[in-house]
Amino acid sequence: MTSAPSESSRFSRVIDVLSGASRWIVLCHTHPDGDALGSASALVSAAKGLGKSVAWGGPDIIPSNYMFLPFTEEYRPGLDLHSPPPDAGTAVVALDTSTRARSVDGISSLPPSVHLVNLDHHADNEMFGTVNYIDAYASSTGEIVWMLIDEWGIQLTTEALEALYTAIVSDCGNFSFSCTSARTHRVAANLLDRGVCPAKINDLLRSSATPQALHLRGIALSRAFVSGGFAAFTWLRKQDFENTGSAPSDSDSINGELFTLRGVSFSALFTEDDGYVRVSLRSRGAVEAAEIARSFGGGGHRQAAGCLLELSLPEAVRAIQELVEKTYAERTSAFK
Ligand SMILES: [Mn+2]
Repeated sequence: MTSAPSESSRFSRVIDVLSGASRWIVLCHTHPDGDALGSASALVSAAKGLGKSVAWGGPDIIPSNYMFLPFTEEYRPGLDLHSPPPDAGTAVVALDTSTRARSVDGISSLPPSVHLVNLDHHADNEMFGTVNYIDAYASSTGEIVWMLIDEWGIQLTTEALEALYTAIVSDCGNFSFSCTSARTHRVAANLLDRGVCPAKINDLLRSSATPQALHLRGIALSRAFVSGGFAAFTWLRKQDFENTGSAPSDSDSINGELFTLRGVSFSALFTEDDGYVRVSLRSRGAVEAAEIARSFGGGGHRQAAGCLLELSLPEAVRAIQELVEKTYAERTSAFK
């Protein structure tokens, strides 16, 4: 685990830029998750509280279970920074987004007068902002946004604080993943002190599945198999989504469920799309999700990463399976 940045005035540059801008454009990454959406929603609330003009959006739509977050009705899917380009005096804020490829069109060609603030917790962040604040020690971008809000002294509404809590619990698996630190708990305690009710958020997040999502999960779980005694794999065909009437985001929790299998320290979900297979990887042992993803041109966190393979579904499964087993054999024999 890396160490936390120094505690004093960590955010002075970010605060200078954001307070100097009259308009903020807050961006989420492709296939936005609870962390990106919760962080962005809270920042949009902060902007409104400060009297800023604000817009927010991202390449994709918001999954329905996050529609309870503040100002989702203003979120713009497919937001484009080309036409028209942002005016001088605008600050663009990219949240939870490690690469420009995961952001909106036009992110790479902003006018020089426009600041791009890059707030993230991915260790492999490309540092594409004019201001970058990357803290790989943070459990989530939500944890970073809370520290920013706290240092700035902005008072958030209870709904905005709930959005930050949503961001944090989404990325740290309800305080169970290894990214969870004492600081993560302290930030959450601050949110509870200010009125956030964990049971309410848990109900909103965990009890919002549709029958379609449940059926999709059933299909994926019924196919799960364990390879080499430590790696669990499963897959979904494009047709499975069509047959069940489920959305891409309905497959989000499947990977985590593979860890309920005894002895499993690596998991992979293969999702077929047009001409490629999306591979979502999780790990908590000798083989790291990120190293496998990187070998195939992908990236992400150490223990949660992904890549796209231009292969058939069986070929993609075989390619990942071979590398994971080979890496595991090398790693475990090196430990002896
Ligand atoms: Mn995140």
